[in-house]
Amino acid sequence: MSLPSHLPLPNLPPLELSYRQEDARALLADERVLAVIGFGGGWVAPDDPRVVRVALEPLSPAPLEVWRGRGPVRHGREGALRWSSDDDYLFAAIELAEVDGDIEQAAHAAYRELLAWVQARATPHWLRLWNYFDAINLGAGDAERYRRFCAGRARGMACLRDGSYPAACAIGGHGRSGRLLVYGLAARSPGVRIENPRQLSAWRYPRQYGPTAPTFARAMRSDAAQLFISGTAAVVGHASLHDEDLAAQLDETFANLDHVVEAAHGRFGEQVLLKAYVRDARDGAAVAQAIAARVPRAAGVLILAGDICRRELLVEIDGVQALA
Ligand code: 3EB
Repeated sequence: MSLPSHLPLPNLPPLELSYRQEDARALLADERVLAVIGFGGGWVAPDDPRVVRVALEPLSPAPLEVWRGRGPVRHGREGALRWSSDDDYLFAAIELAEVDGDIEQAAHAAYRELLAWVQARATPHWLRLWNYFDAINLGAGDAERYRRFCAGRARGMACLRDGSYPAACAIGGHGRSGRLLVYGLAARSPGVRIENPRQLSAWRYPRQYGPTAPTFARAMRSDAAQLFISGTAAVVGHASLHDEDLAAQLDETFANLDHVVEAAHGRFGEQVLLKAYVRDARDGAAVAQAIAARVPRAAGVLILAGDICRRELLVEIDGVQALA
């Protein structure tokens, strides 16, 4: 049944995000499921546009991440891009092979295609983007792959106004897939960008971090009072703090998470869904313990082996927080 066009659309319903120990095929049979995201190699990914495999190995028994909307969900493919939508939300993913290891060109192509396609839909408002590629810290100085990724991403995002970037994370895998995976969530109503008062906005980072500043917001609040929090690490102002000190980096990261959620008029911790990326897999247990102690009422925690974009950072945490 469609609504009369003179009536305003009802409010955006919250997206249901969860970590589930279930069979991917059974999850995909639900017509409300927008996306099923699996981690590492230990599962069989069904051939469905709604499924993505993130190459990072999980350090705890790996659930699948499931996004569920009001439904019913339609889905399809357009070249390298695949998508699903229930007209409230859009999931879109693109995976491109790097040509001759050129991550800048791959990022440019992926973003140009993804953004152009989503812009033309009824759900054009980006809330969150996820980026995964190999060897993020390979290369010296401005030749580092993360910096070159940032340059290509920024060019591919040129259609967005300066500073109007959604929340994001960019994480390096340890494999040699030769591929860039970008996927994201958009909605029919615009979110509100939230910056962290303890941190300089990433798109204003000074030159020392590379020729092109990273193009992401610290968090994005949706119209359904959900806060999509970007990858958060021990960065204060623009500087990385506590080199080589995992416990101190975790404290700083939690302080940043507290402040960014507070800036959105929420409280960090209650029913939050978290992901932690650890550079050294041997830190996985300590990070899991710290999260359990600091965020006892999390709705789910996933620990993944992944490299953070600055070499001195050992851990990064992101998540989705329900606001009051
Ligand atoms: C930082 O605060 C840590 O390039 O998309 C966090 C979240 C970081 C997203 C990105 C990078 C990105 O700068 C790194």
